[in-house]
Order: sequence, then C-alpha cells, then structure tokens
Amino acid sequence: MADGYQPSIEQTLDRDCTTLSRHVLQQLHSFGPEAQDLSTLMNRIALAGKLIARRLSRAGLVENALGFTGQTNVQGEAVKKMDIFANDVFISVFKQSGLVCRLASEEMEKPYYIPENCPIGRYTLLYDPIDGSSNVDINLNVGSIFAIRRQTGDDLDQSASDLLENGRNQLAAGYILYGPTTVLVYSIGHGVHAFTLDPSLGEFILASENIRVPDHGPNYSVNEGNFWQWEDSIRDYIRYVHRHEGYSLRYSGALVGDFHRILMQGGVFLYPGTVKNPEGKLRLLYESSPLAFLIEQAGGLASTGTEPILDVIPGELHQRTPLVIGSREDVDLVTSFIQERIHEQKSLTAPRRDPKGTA
Ligand code: AHM
Ligand code: MG
Repeated sequence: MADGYQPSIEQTLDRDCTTLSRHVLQQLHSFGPEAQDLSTLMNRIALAGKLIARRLSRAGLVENALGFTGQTNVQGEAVKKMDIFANDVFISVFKQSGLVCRLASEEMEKPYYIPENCPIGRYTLLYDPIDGSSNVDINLNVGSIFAIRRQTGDDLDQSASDLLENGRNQLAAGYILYGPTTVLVYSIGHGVHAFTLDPSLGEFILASENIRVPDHGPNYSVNEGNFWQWEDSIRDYIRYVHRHEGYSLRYSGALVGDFHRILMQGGVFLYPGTVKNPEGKLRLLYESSPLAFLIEQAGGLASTGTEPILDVIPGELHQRTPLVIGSREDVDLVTSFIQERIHEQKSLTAPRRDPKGTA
C-alpha cells in the first residue's frame, strides 16, 4: 500500500460492514417503513445479482447454461438460455417478499404478477435480466438493469397502465455489471453508489460513494457499423469526433459495461435511431430510463436527442427510444448537432417570404 499505509482493523471492519441494505438505510436517515422496504428490495436485487453471477462464472462447466433456447421474445430477438435463467431468478427472489406485486422485463410480453404479493405489494420491478446477451457465449461482460417504481392503484384489470409514466417517478434504479468482479451500482435519488461483490463474504461491499461523472471525457461509445443508417446529424457528430484529437472509441456490445466506463471516466454513449428504426434499439422503461436516472444523479445528462429521457412518457411497456447519455458537455455536443439539423430542416420548409409583402 502507498506510503506504508495500513487500514486499522476497525476501518477494515467498518468497510466490510457497509453492505447494500445498511447503505440504503443510511442514505434515507430512517428506519421507517419506506426505508425498510427499499432496503429489503435492494437486498433481494443483490441476491438476484449473486445468483446470476454464480451461474455466469460456471456457464462453460454446467449443462444448459449457454446458447439459444430456439424461442424469440416480444422484441423479435432470439432468446438465450441465460436470458431465461436470469429472468426467472428475479421473479424467484421476489416471491414471498410481500413487496413486489408486478415484474416487467424485456423477456416477458406482459408483466408477471406474484399473486401472494398483490394487492399488498406496493412496488413494481422493471428489469433487463441480461443486457448485452450477445456477449454471454463468448465470456465477455454482461449486465442486469433494474428500476423500482411505486405501484399506483390496484391494477385489477392487470393493464399496468400506471407504468406508463415518465422516468422521474422511479424510486430506485441501477445495474449489476458481471465483469472480472461483480459490481452493483444504484441510486435512490441520493447520489450514485457502487458496491463490489466480495465472494468470500457473499456480500456487496461499498466501493465508491457519490460518484460524479466528469463534465467531459474521452470515450465515445457507439456502433459505428450503423453509420450509413443514421440521420445526418449523428454522422456530423461522428465526423467531428474523427477530426478532433482526444477521443477514443469504446464499444463492448453491452450497454451496462459501456455505461459503467462512461460513468467512471466520462464521455458519451449513443444508440441513435436509424432511418429504418427512428426509435433505435434500446427500451425506455427498463434500459434507458434507469440509466438516465443514474446519470442525472451523477451530474450527467441523458437525452433522446431532442428531450431528456426522464421526461418521456411511454405509450407502451416495451417502447424503444434513441439514447444519448453521459457527460454533460459531450451529450450537449451531440444534441447541438441534432438541433442544428432540425433548424436547417425548418428553414428549408418554412414558407418563403414574398418580397412584395402580398402573401
Ligand atoms: P439486449 O438487452 O437484448 O442484449 O440488447 C441491448 C444491447 C445493449 O447492451 C447494447 O448496447 C446494444 O444492444 C448492442 O446492440 P448492437 O449489437 O446493435 O450494437
Ligand atoms: Mg438490454
């Protein structure tokens, strides 16, 4: 350790005892019912993360962990065995919790209701069980993304229409990154905090508190293979980056991994719409919105290109949205290219002024 510094036993114990559930209670300065609920919810999400991390770490060794199921999900994407495993893990950990009545995920067309938790369960979990599924079979990083929302109303017709609200209504949001270590990052609206899974304890231990994303960073993260499908504004931005010093392209195929880099080092992640799919690929309620909640808490920005992600009111559960997320200055730069093209379009289509003033 630098300068021969050794933490005292007391300091080490204090660090090891700052578990996720304790941290939630500390953040809320309360042992009241809502604080207890959030602490329990985060604890169960952590359990899901541990179960998924364990499965991933043995994936090459056990039967039926890797590869496709042969099914396609509601998005029309091929489903992997790990997607289904992770989806079921989240359902399992919330059974008998008394807290979560509904779970909505990328892998399920409609929300899943846990009858014994309804109607007392006052919370809904929205999640992407395995984000970056294409990385699973090649042993690269993947993640899980989650958000907790308060259930409003009884939802007796099971339409879950109260979920079609903007992202500012999220009570908590976060992700678990399954990399060389397993990291859980969360926010309950009091800053952004990261925990590392200590396998010897089986606990997530506080690693960084009140993370702030730099105002500008060198990373730009985007699938440049889509260049020719983008609107001109996005191509303008990429050309700008190519012509200026100090940028590095970093794209892993898993949003959680790319987002984590940007959160820690600064920069911007983009998944813009294309001419064919103007809404892009990423889903609002369980991918873009939870990460937007985190980045705003960390001092950054998240935008569709024309409005803040957290202001978007979805029309349906699996709605997609273009995403520009990261450091404040970098997101602003991308959106300035978008605004410039919008103004250009407007001035081209605006009625031309009659020089004689007769029109
Ligand atoms: P998934 O949740 O089905 O894995 O899809 C989301 C993923 C993101 O993690 C990633 O940023 C993006 O899709 C990659 O898509 P592409 O291969 O088109 O670049
Ligand atoms: Mg995903």
